[in-house]
Amino acid sequence: MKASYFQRGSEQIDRKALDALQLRRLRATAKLVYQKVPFYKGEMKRLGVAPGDIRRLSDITKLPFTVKNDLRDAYPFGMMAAPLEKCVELHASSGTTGKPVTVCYTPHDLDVWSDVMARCLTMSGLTKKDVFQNPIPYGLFTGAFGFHYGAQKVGALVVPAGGGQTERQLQLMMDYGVTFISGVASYAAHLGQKAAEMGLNPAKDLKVRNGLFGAEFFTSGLKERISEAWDMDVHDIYGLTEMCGPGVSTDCDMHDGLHLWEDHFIVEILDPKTLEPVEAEEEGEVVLTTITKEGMPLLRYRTRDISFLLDTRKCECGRTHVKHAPVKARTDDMFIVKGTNVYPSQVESVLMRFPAVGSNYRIVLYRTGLLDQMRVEVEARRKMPDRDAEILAREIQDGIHSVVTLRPEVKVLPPGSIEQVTVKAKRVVDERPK
Ligand code: DLL
Repeated sequence: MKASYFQRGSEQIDRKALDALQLRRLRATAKLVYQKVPFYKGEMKRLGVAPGDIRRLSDITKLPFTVKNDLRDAYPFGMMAAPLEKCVELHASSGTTGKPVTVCYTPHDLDVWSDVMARCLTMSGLTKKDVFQNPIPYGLFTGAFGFHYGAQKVGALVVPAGGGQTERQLQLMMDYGVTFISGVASYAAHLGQKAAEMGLNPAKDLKVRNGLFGAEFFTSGLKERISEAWDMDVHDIYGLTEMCGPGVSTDCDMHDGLHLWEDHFIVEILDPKTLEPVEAEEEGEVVLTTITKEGMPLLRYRTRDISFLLDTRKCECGRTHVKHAPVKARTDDMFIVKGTNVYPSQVESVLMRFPAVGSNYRIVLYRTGLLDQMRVEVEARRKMPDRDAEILAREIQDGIHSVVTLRPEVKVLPPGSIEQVTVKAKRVVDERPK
C-alpha cells in the first residue's frame, strides 16, 4: 500500500466480521429510523415489520424502499432522524428536476464522510506529500467539500480552487506544483484541451500524476484519453448526496471495479422492474442503505444508477469490500429513438475512439413529423477544414450505427462550440414536444 492513510483493520476486514458488523449496524439503523422518522415508522408498519425482525442480513429485504420522491415530499427536513441543533452542515443536490434533495450532517456524519473520502483518495494514490487541487465549485453540491475533508485527513496540501476559470486552474497547477486533481472527468479532459491551446503539454509541463473523478459516468475511452494527455493514473469515485456525497466507492490500482465501503453502506443490486435481486455479475439498479448515519439515515435507497457487483470477494489489492462495475448510466438516462434504447455512454464510447474528436459533445433529440430523431454534436479536438469534418462525421455515424443500430445525424463542430460546465455535463438535450 503506497499511502499513509490506509486503514488495514477496516479495509481488509474479513467477511465474517464484516457481515456481523453490518448486521449490528443495520439493526441499529432500523431501530433509529423507526423511532425518529415518521415516514419509516409508517412504511414499516404498513409492511408489518418491526426493527426486532431484522435478525440476519438477508432480512434487509423486509425493510421498505426509499425513492427520490419520498425525499422531495419530506423537503426540507422531514426525513431527518437527528434534530437540527445536532447538525453542523447542510448539502443539497442541484434539484434541476424538482426540489433539491437536502441532507444535514451531524459531526459524526462529517467524520465518517471524511474518513471514507480519505480511504478513496488513498486508494487512488494520495499521500501527505501531495499538493491536491480541487477544481469543483464549493457550495451546496457535496463534491468539493467531500474531497476537501478527505484530502486534509490524508494530510495533503489542499488547493481549494473551486469551479471554473480554466486558465487560472492551469496557472495554479503550475505555480503550486499540483500533483493530484479531483473533479469530473469531462472537465479534466477540457482542462487538458485548454492546456494544449495555451501551448502547454500537461504530461511534460505539469506535475499532476493522479486524478480522482466522478459525479457523472465516463467511459474507459475518456479515461484513457485523460491518462494519456496528462500521463496520469485516473481513478473513478462514485457517490451521491443521499449517502454522504462522493465517497461511497472507488477503484483500486487493479482498475477492475470500485470497492464499496460496506462498513458504512449495504448495497443490493435489484431488477428495477421486479425489485428482486439479480444474479452476481448481472446488471441492475444500485440500492443502498446507510448503516452509520445519524442525520439522515436511509433504508434501501433506489439510486436509479445501473451497475453490477463483481463476483470476487478478495481483491489483489488486499481489500475485502465488494466491488461494483463503473456506473454506466441511470435508469432515467436511457432514451428511446425509433424504438431503439440508447444510453449516452454508448455514444461516448464510439466518440472516444476517434483521436480527432474532442471530449465535449451533446446528443439532441428532436422530432420531424411523428418521427423521433437524434443528432450528435461533437467538438473537434482542433479546427479542421469543412471537408474533413464531414468525413469524420460520416465515420462517427457508421460507428454509432454499429453499436446502437441507428444512424443519427452527426455534426463535427469547431472546438469551444458547446458550453463546458464544471460538474454534471448535460449530455442529452431533449427538444421533442412533450
Ligand atoms: O455527484 C457526488 C459526487 C461528487 C460523486 C463528486 C463523485 C464525485 P449527486 O449530485 O447527488 O452527488 O449526484 C449523484 O451522480 O446517483 C450518479 O447518477 C452520478 N454519479 C456520481 N458519481 C458517479 C460516477 C454527486 N463515478 C449521482 N460514475 C449518482 C457515474 C456517477 N455516475
